[in-house]
Amino acid sequence: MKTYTDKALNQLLSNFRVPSKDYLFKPLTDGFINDTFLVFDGSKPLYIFQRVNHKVFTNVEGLMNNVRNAFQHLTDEDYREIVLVKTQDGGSFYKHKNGETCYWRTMTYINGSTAYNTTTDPKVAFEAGKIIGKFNILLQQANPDDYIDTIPKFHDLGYRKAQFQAALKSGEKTKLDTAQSAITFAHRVLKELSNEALSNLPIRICHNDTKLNNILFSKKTQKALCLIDLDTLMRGHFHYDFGDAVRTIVNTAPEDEQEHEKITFEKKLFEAFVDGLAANENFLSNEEVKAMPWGAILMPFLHGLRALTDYLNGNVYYKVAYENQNLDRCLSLFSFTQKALENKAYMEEIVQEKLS
Ligand code: GN1
Ligand code: MG
Repeated sequence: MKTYTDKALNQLLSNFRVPSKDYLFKPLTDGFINDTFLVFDGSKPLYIFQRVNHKVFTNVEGLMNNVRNAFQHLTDEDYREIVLVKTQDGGSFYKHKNGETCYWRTMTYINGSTAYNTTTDPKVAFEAGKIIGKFNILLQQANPDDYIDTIPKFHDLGYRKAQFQAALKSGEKTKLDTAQSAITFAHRVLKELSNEALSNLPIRICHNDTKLNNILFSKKTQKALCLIDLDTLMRGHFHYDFGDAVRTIVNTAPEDEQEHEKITFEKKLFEAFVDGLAANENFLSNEEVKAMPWGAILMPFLHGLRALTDYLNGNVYYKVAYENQNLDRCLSLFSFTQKALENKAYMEEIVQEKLS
């Protein structure tokens, strides 16, 4: 993440309709793409201030239109609203030209909220399921034609496979050697997954990055409040949101856990998560329910494959804290993919029982 002084950040923030003051800024370093700050007035957190990575999201204007459109629907007695703070001239983002053009946005911060990277608590898993269901229900009002694809083919396995194959061709020999077991696993699963045929899946406006730490919870009541990080909100299928949640909720270890014996598929958490989805009105078609176990295999695999590709390409996409972090992330995601494959029949039974 780039470093900024509080003075520079205050200057940038003054382009938004916030009371003019000397704010304090705390960087939030969990994301791999954008630069994010929590804005404080004294000790009170008030806003999220963020530089959108326009190398990853090349159409920031279209992205912000998506977010603005979606926020209109994302408010309900069971869903906490987040508000975009307007720029001085009424826009939803500020374009800063100083050498390189940067894009900034400001959102209200929900006081008393927290997020978890991992959990072992079925109540958290249940709440996560409930809010992801609510999110998808609220966005049934959205017209997909009003939304752009912020990253085209984001969860397209064929596209990710082609990127992986290109990285294999151009990758350095030492990296190819170090990643040998991951590469072998990728080839095997790609072959296995290419036999899956899904049909009649409705297009929805989905979140597309529903990992556990993109859900805000109330510190006081432990209830899930809302989803954050809507950059990848675009057309998609429900099993994407399902699979991304499963990979981060049902596994109690972090995404780049290096001790693979700690990577688990916790049935209790899986069931609690599905119960949370089912606590909403029925919103899924039979085809969507059928596709869910496949989503729980596809998503960890896709993320692992993307991390592996980035490792072979020399860490050009994700921010990394150390040289082999992408490979560690890949190996751990592949390890969970293997667990999900082993639990496919079990998942099919549970989703049928609870959701159809
Ligand atoms: C990236 O930066 P962050 O954490 O929001 C990635 C997601 C992955 C995630 C890995 C646009 O998201 O797809 O789930 O890293 N986002 C993009 O946890 O590539
Ligand atoms: Mg994200």
